[in-house]
Amino acid sequence: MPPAQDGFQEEEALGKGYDARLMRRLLQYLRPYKWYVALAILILLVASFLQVVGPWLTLIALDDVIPNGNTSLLAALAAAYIASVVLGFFLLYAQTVLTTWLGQRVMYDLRTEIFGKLQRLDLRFYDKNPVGRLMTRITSDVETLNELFSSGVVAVFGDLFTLGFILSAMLYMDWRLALITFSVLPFVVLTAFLFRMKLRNAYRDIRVRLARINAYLHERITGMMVVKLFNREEHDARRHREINQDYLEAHLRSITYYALFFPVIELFTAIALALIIWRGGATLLEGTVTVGVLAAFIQLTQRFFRPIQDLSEKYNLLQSAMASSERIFMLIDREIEIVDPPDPVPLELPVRGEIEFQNVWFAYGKDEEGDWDWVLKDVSFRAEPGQRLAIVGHTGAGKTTIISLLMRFYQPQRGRILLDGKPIDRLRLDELREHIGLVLQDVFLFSQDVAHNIRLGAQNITEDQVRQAAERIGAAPFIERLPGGYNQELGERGATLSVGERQLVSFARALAFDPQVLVLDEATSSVDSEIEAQIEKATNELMAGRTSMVIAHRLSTILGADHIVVLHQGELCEEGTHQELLEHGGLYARLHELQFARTPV
Ligand code: DGT
Ligand code: MG
Repeated sequence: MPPAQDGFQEEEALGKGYDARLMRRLLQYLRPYKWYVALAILILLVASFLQVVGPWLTLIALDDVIPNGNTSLLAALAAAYIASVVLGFFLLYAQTVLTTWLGQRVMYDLRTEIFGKLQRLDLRFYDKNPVGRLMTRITSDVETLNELFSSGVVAVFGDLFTLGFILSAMLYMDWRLALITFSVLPFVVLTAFLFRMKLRNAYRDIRVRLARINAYLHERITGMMVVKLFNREEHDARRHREINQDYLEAHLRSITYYALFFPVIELFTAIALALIIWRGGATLLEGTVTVGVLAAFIQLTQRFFRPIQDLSEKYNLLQSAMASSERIFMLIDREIEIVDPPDPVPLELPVRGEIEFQNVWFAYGKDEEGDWDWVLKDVSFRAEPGQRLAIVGHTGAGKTTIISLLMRFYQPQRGRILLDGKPIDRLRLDELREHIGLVLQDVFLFSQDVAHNIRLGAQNITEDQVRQAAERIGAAPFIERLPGGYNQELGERGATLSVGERQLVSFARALAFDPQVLVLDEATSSVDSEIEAQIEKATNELMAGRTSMVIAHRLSTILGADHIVVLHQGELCEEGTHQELLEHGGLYARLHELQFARTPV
């Protein structure tokens, strides 16, 4: 797959023009609300028609009613004029509410769809797409579509209707005067075209620069401690000023175009009016045009250019919406590699917890020559039901990768992985993951309360079970010391707890879910000896009575293992019990010597 497709690439597509295929797909989102759309269009039709009612009433008043001296009818006409304006006001109100409502509904649906997709996407996708960029893209692209739906799609009809009505009224009243008005049209169209082009480039610059600022901000905020530690504030501030300045300039440029465009259109309107008064006045004197027609024309001309101006603005909106929707659809359409099999085999309950890796080869990606960059090479091992299996090896050996494959976060290129004798890619994903509990090296806690972090919203885990799990793990004492106890809100990522405490919470979480197979990626960070002892006890508690697979960094865990496999650069090089491996005198013996032998136990 080429990298441009792999990454959620954004900026290239921005210059895109109108694309009927994308538009059709976008309009699909309006389908559930089609009656509301129809109503909005109907309202616009009436509102557009009202645009010519006023001039028409003027015409009748001046040409028919006043010459005949019919004062009562004149009053009725005046009342009708006011009524048309008032009705226009209510229609505008109704239309604004309706279209904004529509826009918001569509956004709601889109956000739901995108989040659903994000949850199903392979983890591989997230390896390649930085969070900051993903966030900006999703929020700003959705926002662009919001504008399209709430002020674009439907309103375009309004502008077109208005133009149509005014054009027909003009031609009907007097085609020669109509032609005079149209004579400035080429200039207006040209201006609108130039405006659109300039603005498009300015918008592209704005978006590219905004993405850059956001990416920069995201990184600097996350890495604030490093920035401070190495006194990079001055340097980073300078860099920020630069990109901030770029962003400012792009905005200022777009403002210039706007500031010019509207007055220029006004100018053309004035020229058209002057022409009408000049030529129309002359024909009036010749007697070929009535006062009423001239007065109506002056009003119509004033209303004629506004929809053109609106349309050219909306064209820009349409263009950025095209680019945004393309990126959103790209995300929605992304193929997901790891899905439920079409004909899943059920696990036999209760799950025994037998795990087997058969000649598994796995690579995260390819190297420059296009060959797989193997992280695991022909790995085979087996954990019997109830056994404690330890995996040891240097950093980068591929230990965590083994776990990721077992959980089916990734798909191995070759070989099979079996749970209770069933290939895991034949099982339903939720069934597989339900029976395997995983405690990660880096604990992830959510910014919610402690109890929620243990239960993660699972309905079948009661308040009592949460407490029991915490007690058995030995997390209860410190949780109860928290001001809010189990209801204590944790900071973002559990920042208010220490590393050891966070680990205990994640242990309690795994225990509460009570899986048949437990997978533990032991943290490498050291904690004080008191917490260390607690974690050792908690580890034993967790592993009791189930098959467990532990990536062991702690000697006590290794010593407690029934079977140890040693991984070296993606290959399984030794296996056996602690005693056997020591006697063998290979890599394990060396690792043991390096890591543990000299540290007092
Ligand atoms: P540790 O946790 O430091 O003891 O190391 P292990 O044994 O858990 O290593 P592991 O499985 O995280 O990484 C094995 C190799 O795979 C290492 O060279 C880094 C690479 N690797 C790990 N995760 C990813 C990933 O998401 N994408 C890519 N492209 N490579 C990865
Ligand atoms: Mg690891």
